[in-house]
Amino acid sequence: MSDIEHLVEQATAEFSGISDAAALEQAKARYLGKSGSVTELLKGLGKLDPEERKSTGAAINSAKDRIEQALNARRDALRHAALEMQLKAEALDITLPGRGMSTGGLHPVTRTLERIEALFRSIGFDVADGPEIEDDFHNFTALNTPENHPARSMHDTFYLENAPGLLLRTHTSPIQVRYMETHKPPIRIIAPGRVYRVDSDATHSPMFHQVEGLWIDEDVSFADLKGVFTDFLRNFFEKPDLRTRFRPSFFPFTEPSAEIDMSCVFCNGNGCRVCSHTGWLEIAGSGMVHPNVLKAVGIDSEKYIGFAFGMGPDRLTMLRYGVNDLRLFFEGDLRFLSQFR
Ligand code: 2NM
Repeated sequence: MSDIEHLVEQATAEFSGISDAAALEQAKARYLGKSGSVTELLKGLGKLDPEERKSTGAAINSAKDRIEQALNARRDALRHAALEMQLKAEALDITLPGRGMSTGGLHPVTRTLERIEALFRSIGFDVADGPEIEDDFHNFTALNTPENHPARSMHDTFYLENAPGLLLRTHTSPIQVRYMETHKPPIRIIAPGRVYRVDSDATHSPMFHQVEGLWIDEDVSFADLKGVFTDFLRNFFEKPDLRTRFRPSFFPFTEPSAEIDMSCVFCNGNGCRVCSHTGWLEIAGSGMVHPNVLKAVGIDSEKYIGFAFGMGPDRLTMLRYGVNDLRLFFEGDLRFLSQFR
């Protein structure tokens, strides 16, 4: 075999043995580079006589072409192999089943709040809201609460550091104070929302919910309070025979004031463990709005009168769904919450 043909075989064999792109380019230089074997052969053509130069030149050029072909073939093979490897490494098994999407749901207390709101809207009440960070005036002073009242102490109320006079509202009454400041009677609203008190045990959470109600007009009576609230409870618990009783009590912002009890929804008033065998459950506080509250918000207390009440939707939710631990509502445990979907 001629030297030229041998060179082609040698190059082809060498390229086939290389599996690294950079090494392949170095091998190329040894054959086709400035001082590569093929280039050297071409340089030698000058010494040959014209006849021989023509045939040898053609042979060298043919060899050069075939070496280049072998080189390109090897380049393609390496590129293909690299791509194959990458595809294999990044392979996705598109036949795996999806993880699925579970449906969310409303928090049980949210469901109770929406239910309460719907029931009061149906008898002409509007739903008001306001800030959770309140000032001393709207949370206490306007509500006829004396400067020395224990509820104002740091043992009961969360005060903001570095913000004198600001606190986390302890009830939703400040919503009603703000509403009365900006609206003229007749006023018919409920005020739902989060409230905060320094209190934490099995039956008290430092954050809990309240819904307060307020009806102010020229001739709203305690009888209206009894009718509206009893009717609300019967609709909320879907018990037309539910009974209520109003016991004398005290709040700074109402006079007279009353605790509202309802016949136990578990035993229908016959006595059971839930109602401590009394047949009654405490469900709300209420009363006729104190004239001092009306004066504080600029409403003529000689012309207008009304009732207010406050209840805990967290407790209402526990009674409606039979939940015995308040803390379950605020722990965010999906094993509990998903039961209400
Ligand atoms: C209660 C009990 C009794 C009440 C009073 C007022 C306002 F703003 F009109 F003065 N709002 N809510 C009230 C009355 C709240 O919660 C146990």
